[in-house]
Amino acid sequence: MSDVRTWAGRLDDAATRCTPVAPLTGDGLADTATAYRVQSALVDLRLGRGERLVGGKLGLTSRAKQLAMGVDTPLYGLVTSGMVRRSGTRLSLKEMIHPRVEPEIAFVLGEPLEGPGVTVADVLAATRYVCPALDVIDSRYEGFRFTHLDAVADNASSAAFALGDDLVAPTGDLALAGCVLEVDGRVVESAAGAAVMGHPAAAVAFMADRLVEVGRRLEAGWVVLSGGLTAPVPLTPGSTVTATLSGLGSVTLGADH
Ligand code: OOG
Ligand code: MG
Repeated sequence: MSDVRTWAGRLDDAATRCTPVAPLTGDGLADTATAYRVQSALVDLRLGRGERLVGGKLGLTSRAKQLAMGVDTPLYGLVTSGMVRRSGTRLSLKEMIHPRVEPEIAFVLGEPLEGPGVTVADVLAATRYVCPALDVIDSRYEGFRFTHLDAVADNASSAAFALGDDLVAPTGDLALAGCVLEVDGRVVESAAGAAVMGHPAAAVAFMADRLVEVGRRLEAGWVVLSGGLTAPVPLTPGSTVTATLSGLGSVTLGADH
């Protein structure tokens, strides 16, 4: 247990001091249950500073993300109020280590979702809105290099996220929703919703099912980011990144020194 608190403190310090650390697997982190306990302790440190839990996120749910990070097992994390940014905001890169950004489909739940056995249909029935999201990941590990267990402990590299301003009920087929990621008006990545587990709602179902193991569920009102649809792109000073999803609108974040 003391390892769990020590490791969570190390990752929290890395984030607050913007100084990366060595992977915890090099220091004895060896199993998934402990990695999620570190994640929970890390989130508790944020809650202790007055933040609120606002939802969840999935990671490594698309082939593009798995190839980019060299890790092929999906994972989940928790997102807190301090990570929320408005679309159109410019982020200060001074407050981060080596941030990257990726386009995602976010689900805003109207009903709780409790596993096991949650289906895509269950997720869609419980969803009030879907919208495009930009997820800013900022691994606390040196060189943005980690194993699955390290990334679980580091709360899926979560740093910040923004949602699009248009919240629409999930009507069209989200698997077929086209996604275009632009940096300074230039298209750098594209994908369809199916890139995430065949259907982005399948990722939300995966998280609801996994949460059973820790006695939690996805709560009504939570936002759930279903995972990067494409490889992430580095956030560089002076740049502006926009994700557009067909039928869902767009979301933009900028970055400054
Ligand atoms: C870990 C997973 C983060 C995603 O959508 O895949 C994630 C990472 O790539 O740093 O948010
Ligand atoms: Mg992500």
